[in-house]
Amino acid sequence: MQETPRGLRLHIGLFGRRNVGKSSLINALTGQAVSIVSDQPGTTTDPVEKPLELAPIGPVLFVDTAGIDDDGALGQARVRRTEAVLERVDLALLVLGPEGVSRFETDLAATLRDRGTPMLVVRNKADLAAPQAAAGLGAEALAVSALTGAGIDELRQAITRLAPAARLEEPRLAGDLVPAGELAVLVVPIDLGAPKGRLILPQVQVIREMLDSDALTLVVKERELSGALERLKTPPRLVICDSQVVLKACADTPPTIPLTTFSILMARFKADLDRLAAGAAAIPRLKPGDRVLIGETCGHHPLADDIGRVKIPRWLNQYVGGGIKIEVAAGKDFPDDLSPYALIIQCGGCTVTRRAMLARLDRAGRQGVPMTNYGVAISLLQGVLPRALGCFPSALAAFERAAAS
Ligand SMILES: Nc1nc2c(ncn2[C@@H]2O[C@H](COP(=O)(O)OP(=O)(O)OP(=O)(O)O)[C@@H](O)[C@H]2O)c(=O)[nH]1
Ligand code: SF4
Ligand SMILES: [Mg+2]
Repeated sequence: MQETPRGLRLHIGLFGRRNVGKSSLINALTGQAVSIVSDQPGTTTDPVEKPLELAPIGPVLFVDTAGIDDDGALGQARVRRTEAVLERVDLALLVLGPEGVSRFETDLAATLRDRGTPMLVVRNKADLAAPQAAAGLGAEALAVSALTGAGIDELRQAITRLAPAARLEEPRLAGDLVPAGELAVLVVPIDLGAPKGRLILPQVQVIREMLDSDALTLVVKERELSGALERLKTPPRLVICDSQVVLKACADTPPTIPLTTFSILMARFKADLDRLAAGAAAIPRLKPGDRVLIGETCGHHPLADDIGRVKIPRWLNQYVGGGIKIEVAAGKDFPDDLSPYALIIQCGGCTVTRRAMLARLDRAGRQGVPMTNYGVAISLLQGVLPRALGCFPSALAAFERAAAS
């Protein structure tokens, strides 16, 4: 893996009315022709993403959006796609043209403030006219010209200044669970679903965190787990397994050794494990005919025995006794209206920001729809949830409270 994965980058979105120069600004900031520019309003129709190393911040992802204003010809779909970007970025650049501030900018600024997303106001096209005041938007404003490059360095510096606070703090994936000098055993099945020639992101990330905290890592397949544990003079501090082998890993690991799954670690890292654990309490209440939404944040090609599309639906139907209607929301699209669903089961979200995952969780919460994640759901369906949540007492308590209520 050469590049920093998308989900670990600072996501910076550009928003504003059509033709104010959003795409031109991305090109000026990156020094590359990332996005198509033209004097035709409405040139950008779909969000355009550009990963980049932006010194001294490091890896960022710029997201250019379609301009939104009151032109009736604008498709609702386009507006929705821009709004969806609004909820997943860490930092927003609100771009103004010489026309200055209108209702669109004040509305956008209010939405961003409500979400707690830091923003910068960028008064573009300063070469054409003296930039108008941007008072009332409640954010630092800079005058720039994407055309001449004036002010672009200052904009880069302002982004650099806001970056540390913009990125929502993520708990560590597992580094805090294993002290220096202690051992973590990772159980990684190598089946048809395993990507060729590499490990998946959460596995790589855990190994990296163990190195960062001077801990040790042993990586084995599920068949080798019990033999490996027998050979160790000192038991490991933690066993972390792929959710799909959690039943076997639990059986092969003495109960005195804490055990959890990569997906449960992702629930804590990317979202909120307590809330996702509480959501799993809805599983025993499901009845035939209920609709369950599977949320995936990437658009990977489903495999023959795909976890989200085949295995979880199968285990869920076995558990409930059949008749569960499964729907999948793949990629960045996630329905606004979640009310038809009795439960949402969300993937680890390795490709998106923590803000994006929390936005999904908040939306489900507002609509009173329980939401859990793959790892929590699978551990419950396999009957080992208390074991898999053993190192997270508050999550286990949240599940038990929700189950009792
Ligand atoms: N004079 C001047 N023209 C600019 C500047 N920035 C952009 N433009 C021009 O403004 C027009 C629109 O630029 P775009 O970058 O396509 O604007 P956009 O905001 O991405 O537009 P949509 O994708 O349609 O929403 C183009 O003709 C650009 O060349 C600037 O700083 N000064
Ligand atoms: S389905 Fe979710 S967790 Fe799995 S690879 Fe895609 S984004 Fe990552
Ligand atoms: Mg554009």
